[in-house]
Amino acid sequence: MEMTGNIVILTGAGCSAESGIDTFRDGGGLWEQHRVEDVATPEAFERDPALVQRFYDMRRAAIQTKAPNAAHYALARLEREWDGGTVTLVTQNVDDLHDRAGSKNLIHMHGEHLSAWCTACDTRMGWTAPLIEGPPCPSCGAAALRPDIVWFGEMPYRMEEIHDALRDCDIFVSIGTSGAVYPAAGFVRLAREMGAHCLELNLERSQGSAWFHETRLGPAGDIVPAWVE
Ligand code: BV8
Repeated sequence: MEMTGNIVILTGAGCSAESGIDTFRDGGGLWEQHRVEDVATPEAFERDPALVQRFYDMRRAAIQTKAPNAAHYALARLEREWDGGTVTLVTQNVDDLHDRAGSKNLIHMHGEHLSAWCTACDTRMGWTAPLIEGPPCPSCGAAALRPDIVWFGEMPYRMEEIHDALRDCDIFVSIGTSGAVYPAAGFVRLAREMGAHCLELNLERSQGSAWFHETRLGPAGDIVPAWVE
């Protein structure tokens, strides 16, 4: 990659697809006949906590059997080797594959499967086990642990840092996202207004493709390492 400047990368479920983690639009975005958008909400958790806990227990267990793919490793290498400026990786993904591939300057804007949040004492902690049995919070003892996931209608994490990075970015790269979910889907417009070069790496054209200067199509495991080179 011959350019120079600060890089902001946004990844979505397509970046983890080749690691065997289903994207949201695979299988029509359904889980046990429920639309994901209907399960990943505070209202669903209020109405049927067991259903929502089961949904996340299943996915939290599944990601622990998966491994990062060549796209994750290429992005971690870019962060280590890039001397043209900063590299900020913003992920919509709630798996830990970027972490395990070695990315450090990483923002999980939609939370993480391997984290639990106690709504009684407002503590977040690493968590790998199921939550369905209502385990007590290790800090306060209350049975008030929920997935540390940003649900629809909830504010994504670290938005201030993300906006700061977008304001200073010279190159914005979107990888493996359908551009269906906001505010993430709007980042390319912000970057473009700031004069950044906007590149999309995706399996197919997305809802945001028109906002990019360039779109390269193909599996992330192939086109991300090729771009990093
Ligand atoms: C908020 C955690 C406000 C959950 C997630 C109407 C219009 C516009 C917006 C809205 C609206 N109604 C409501 C909203 C807001 C809403 C929203 O955008 N809804 C959408 C559905 C319209 N957004 C929110 O609610 C956000 N919060 O707005 O808060 C607020 C303000 C003040 C105070 C309080 C609150 C919160 C959104 C976060 C929701 N949580 N994740 C969980 O994981 O269970 S979002 C979830 O869906 C994922 O994290 C991800 O972000 C998103 C799915 O998107 P993708 O990652 O793009 O995955 P997808 O399957 O869609 O696409 C995969 C892509 O990869 C495809 O393009 C495919 O071609 C490609 N691909 C596949 N294989 C490969 C590949 N590419 C490369 N290689 C491959 N091998």
